[in-house]
Amino acid sequence: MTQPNKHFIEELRADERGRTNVSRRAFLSTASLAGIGAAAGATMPFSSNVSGALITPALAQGAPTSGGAAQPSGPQPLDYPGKDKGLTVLGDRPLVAETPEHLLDDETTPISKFFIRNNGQIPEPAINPDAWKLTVDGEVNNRLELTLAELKSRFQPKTYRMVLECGGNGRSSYQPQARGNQWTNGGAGCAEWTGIPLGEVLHAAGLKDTAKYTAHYGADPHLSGDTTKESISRGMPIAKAMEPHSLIVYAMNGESLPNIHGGPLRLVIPGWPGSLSHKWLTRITIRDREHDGQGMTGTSYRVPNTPMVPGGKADEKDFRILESMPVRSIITDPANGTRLPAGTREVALRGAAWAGDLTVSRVDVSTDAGQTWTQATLAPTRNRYDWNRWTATVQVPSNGYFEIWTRATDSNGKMQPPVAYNWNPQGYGGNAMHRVAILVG
Ligand SMILES: Nc1nc2c(c(=O)[nH]1)N[C@H]1C(S)=C(S)[C@@H](COP(=O)(O)O)O[C@H]1N2
Ligand SMILES: [Mo]
Repeated sequence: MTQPNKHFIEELRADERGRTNVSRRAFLSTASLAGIGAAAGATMPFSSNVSGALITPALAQGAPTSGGAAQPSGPQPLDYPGKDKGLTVLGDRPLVAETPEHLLDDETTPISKFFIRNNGQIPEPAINPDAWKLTVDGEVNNRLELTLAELKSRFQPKTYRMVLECGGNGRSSYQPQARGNQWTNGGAGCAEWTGIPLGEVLHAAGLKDTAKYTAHYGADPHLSGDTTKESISRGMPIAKAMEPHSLIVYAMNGESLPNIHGGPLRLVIPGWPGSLSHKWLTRITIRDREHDGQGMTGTSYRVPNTPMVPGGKADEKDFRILESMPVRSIITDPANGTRLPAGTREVALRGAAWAGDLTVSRVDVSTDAGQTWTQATLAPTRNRYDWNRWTATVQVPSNGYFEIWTRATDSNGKMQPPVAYNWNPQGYGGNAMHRVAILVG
């Protein structure tokens, strides 16, 4: 496609700062939303919570701001060995960084562009990875203690390309702001994972009839340094653990699993929240009931059964554990804020789509805010839980400002909504249509 020459959003932001002399966030959340609330709020006290996702993508998110601006108001670039500087830091303690959609343009996400999500400290890299020990205990007949070397020699490895997605991906489009890292769509990536099916290891351990649920433990110290606390410890029903694609992984894109991604050993549990894909994995305990570790209780990784008023008080008894992630599509080219030469009338688009445990049945794109749609062409997946790369060509009738929207539909016929729906305190399930702004001329 035509080479973009400049991100116009930076200029727009600079103008906006000049006009209002307030930060972007303050401008959007105070001025715009208060205005909407005041106009419509007379009869509906919660109408000030109308979704912020309706704000034009040109202002709601954009290309990282380059240095030199008087006040850094945009996303901050990541500076971490081996990682692309285009990743966006969402938090530095613990370190969390997402991949802007346009950096997810590779068929297979390279390690350098793969998002990072930690809840605790990053452990020191293992000196002798083959000696790394994994214990499997609890409701099993034969407690196992295997080194990585033994794991590799006793079982047959599998390699699959699979999406790993943070449970909170898409959270930033909830209004009012939900608690947690403000992911756009970049808490996801699709890598080739090599490892041993967890089910085979559990089979070797001999599951007792009482085996119901897993509990995962790893070597990353709690942020506080308190050795009695887990950074995170989640688990899943045995049926999910026994799926052939649930892997104990030691290699990523053909390389030894990097320390930052949980090397030497991690779980990859595709389709479900990334928090199940335990990094620096040291122990799996089989339980006779649901796990109650760090990240299993309260409103963590849980969604309400009864839709709640945005910003309202949660009735935790009415919450269920989030399992399969919702359908999502992203435009990976052009990048949000791309400026195309005057006279451009055809724009080639590329993207990706995935749907948790389900498959993607179609992807559609629009350049007129959803008045008309064009169906995209889906590339085949390599295996279950792989993403579908997609392509489409759209027409733009003139020079000027356009928004490109994408929406995917899953194999159950559920389509991404125009706005983040089913607000919940920690913002799970936000899969609003992805939109990018382009300027022709
Ligand atoms: N030990 C451990 N495993 C972990 C986490 C963690 O903080 N500690 N974070 C989880 C979460 S919330 C996600 S989304 C994924 C992110 O994996 P990545 O950093 O390799 O992208 O790891 C999961 N596994
Ligand atoms: Mo996550």
